[in-house]
Amino acid sequence: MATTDLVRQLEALGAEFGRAAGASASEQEIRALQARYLGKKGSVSQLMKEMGKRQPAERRELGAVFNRIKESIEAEVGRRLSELGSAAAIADLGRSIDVTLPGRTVPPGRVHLLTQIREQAVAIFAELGFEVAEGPQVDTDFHCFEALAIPKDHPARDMQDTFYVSDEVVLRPHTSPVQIRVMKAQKPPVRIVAPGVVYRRDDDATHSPMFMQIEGLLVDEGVRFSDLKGVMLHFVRRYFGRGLDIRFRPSYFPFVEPGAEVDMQCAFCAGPGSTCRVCKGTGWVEIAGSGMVDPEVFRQVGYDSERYTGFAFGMGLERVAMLRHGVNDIKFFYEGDLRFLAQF
Ligand code: FA5
Repeated sequence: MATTDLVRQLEALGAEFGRAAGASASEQEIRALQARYLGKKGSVSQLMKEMGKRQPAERRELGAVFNRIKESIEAEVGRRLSELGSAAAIADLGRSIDVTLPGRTVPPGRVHLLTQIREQAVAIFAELGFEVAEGPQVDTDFHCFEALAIPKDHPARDMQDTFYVSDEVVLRPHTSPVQIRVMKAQKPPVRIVAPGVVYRRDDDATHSPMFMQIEGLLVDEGVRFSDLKGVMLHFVRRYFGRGLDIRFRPSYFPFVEPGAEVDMQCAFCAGPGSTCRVCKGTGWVEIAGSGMVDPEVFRQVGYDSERYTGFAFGMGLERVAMLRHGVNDIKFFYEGDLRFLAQF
């Protein structure tokens, strides 16, 4: 093909593109059109393949024409796109809104049951003067075990052994490390509760690998076991709103002496001898571990154990929530099923 023919054809394609672009009605159409001309197999690109067969002088001339046509096509694309954009904006402005249409309702969210329970528990302890303290969920072996008189080879580790991040860093298996952090940071008197998430290698209907505890710690001169009993009884009566009783069952936690599990009367049945599945017919359900702070713990944090005494407890929040609301599997709290959550 003669060079002049080639130039004529290129010019014709440029003009043809201009007309087609003017008639295109959307960005998508323009882009498709652009590809039909300038794309790899586009008509302009195909013609340009001819360039390779020419002498250098002709090639320069053709190159300049090619660039001009390409630029004019691209400019046309830009122009048409902005034209379409303004047309859309004007159309949008002209749109009338029917204010009488009913609105789309957004279903109201609600506070998760466990958050409600945590807030209620904190409020009840606040009535007795307890303040809220916090600690990290990923904590050191020292705070979670060593400082609580549970050295590395202690059998009590088996009950609470957890997920290790490294030899010295763990996901806390209980909220008791917050006791250590608080006592190291402040002098007695101390009166705190520490609600939060903890982790263990547990998994069944009443045990979850991640669950919530609320720790309590009261240290002062003359604190006695009867104070612990009074505080736990107050919590149970306020939280369950009726005259349920509690009992202390001797138990072993290395960081308290004496130590006890706190049981509350089963909220579901008439008491011992029943066929209740919640308390397994005993009439009592365990809700917390507790005891008088061991002098060894006071030594670790630099408190004078001759002058001060204290009590501590760690209560499972899912457990009390299960008892109060008749939930028979701990997993319901974590599945995010709205049929369950919307009930509370
Ligand atoms: C402790 O965790 C002690 N730190 C409690 C403590 C604090 C004792 C202060 C003395 C002084 P225990 O392992 O028993 O103790 O757990 C306390 C409560 O957490 C249990 O009574 C139970 O209500 C709850 N709990 C324990 N494991 C799980 C689990 N896997 N899922 C749900 N709740 C649990």
